[in-house]
Amino acid sequence: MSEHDILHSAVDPEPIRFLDDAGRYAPSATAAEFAEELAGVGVDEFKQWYRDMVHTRAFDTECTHLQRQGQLALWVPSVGQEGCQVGLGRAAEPQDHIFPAYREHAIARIRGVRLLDVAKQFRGLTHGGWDVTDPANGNFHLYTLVLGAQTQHATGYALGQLLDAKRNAGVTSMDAGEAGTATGEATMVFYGDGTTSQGDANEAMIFAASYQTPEVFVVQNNRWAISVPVARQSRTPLYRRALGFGLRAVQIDGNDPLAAYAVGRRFLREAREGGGPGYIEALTYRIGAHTTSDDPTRYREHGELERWQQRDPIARLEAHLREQGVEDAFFAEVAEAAASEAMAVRDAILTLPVPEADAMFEHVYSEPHPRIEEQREWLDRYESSFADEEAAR
Ligand SMILES: Cc1ncc(C[n+]2csc(CCOP(=O)(O)OP(=O)(O)O)c2C)c(N)n1
Ligand SMILES: [Mg+2]
Repeated sequence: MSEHDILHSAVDPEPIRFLDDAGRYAPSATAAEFAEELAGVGVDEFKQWYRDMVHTRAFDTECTHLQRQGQLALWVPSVGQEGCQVGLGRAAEPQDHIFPAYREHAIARIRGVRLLDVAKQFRGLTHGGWDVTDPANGNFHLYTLVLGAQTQHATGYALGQLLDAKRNAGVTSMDAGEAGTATGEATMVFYGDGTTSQGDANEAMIFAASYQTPEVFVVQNNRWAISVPVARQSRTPLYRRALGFGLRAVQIDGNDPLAAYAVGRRFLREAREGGGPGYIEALTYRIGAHTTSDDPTRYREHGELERWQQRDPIARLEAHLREQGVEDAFFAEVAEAAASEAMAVRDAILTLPVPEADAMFEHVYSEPHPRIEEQREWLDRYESSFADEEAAR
């Protein structure tokens, strides 16, 4: 039985898409009900989304180079996944909160997080990377490497949004199953196909469904959890699991930014208006390695990669723009601007000061803690042991 046979039965509708693999406007039957979300979106917006994708990819490629040259400890590429990220990132309103996993670089950039701050974390210069409370960072929360932990953070945050709205409306109860409280803001959380197997992610959906949180779950199904294919993690399409939790859930072509935008826009708006949580499974592909520590040639076939490279989200949107009369000069200008932004990150990161080793103990607890003090003293002793050695020479 092939992976496709395991994952898809005859009852599954076609994933929602507006662009075909070659970038021609050819909506699927399933896209019809979301088409109105694109009514106000024209060539200027598509150009912006194209720019978002190309800039992110240039940055991403530069970070891989930096890692290979020993300047970053690790890098997590997002190549191939820019389509759904940009569509969903652009679908969110400024007041919405976004909880990422660790490869949502395009969304970080759209929300205003400096790319240098994203790269800085992978150079080991900071635990977090950016100040979430600073409005300049667009309510984009910290990268979370503990798989699924962000689903709990997101559902907790969305519960808070709901509770605030209820309190403002004079409602004091927080009964499960009560829908219909407009919050005016929503939460969107991102995770991967492998992470759907984590208890955290499943518990988050139960709470979201029970309390009708203003939340959108986004699973970027990039077909792999490091070396484990999605077919081993689930014998049913992932969005169908979400239906079982009582969430409205759909499957989209994750390499089509138009589909991601339209569905994201609808689900986020409904969440803000009191319609409860939604779930989007974005079918995409991890073109690169899992991280720079991984070698995918050991576990996946080249033909699979090639098939997905032909559905590259950047090439598809470029074709769509060309169909609308956008000319070479635009694409050349974007390529140049993207390269120069990536180069600026490279130049800046090499000059960033290394923090004092002691700084790693800050913010572990809000108050002094004996275990932390013990570790701090150990580090002091360890570091001064080198000073003694120096003096003895
Ligand atoms: C709780 C936990 N278990 C295991 C890991 C090790 N790990 C890091 S990434 C990963 C695979 C995640 O796959 P997926 O959810 O599909 O996301 P992707 O990396 O493909 O975007 C694993 C097992 C981890 N970081 N956290
Ligand atoms: Mg994955």
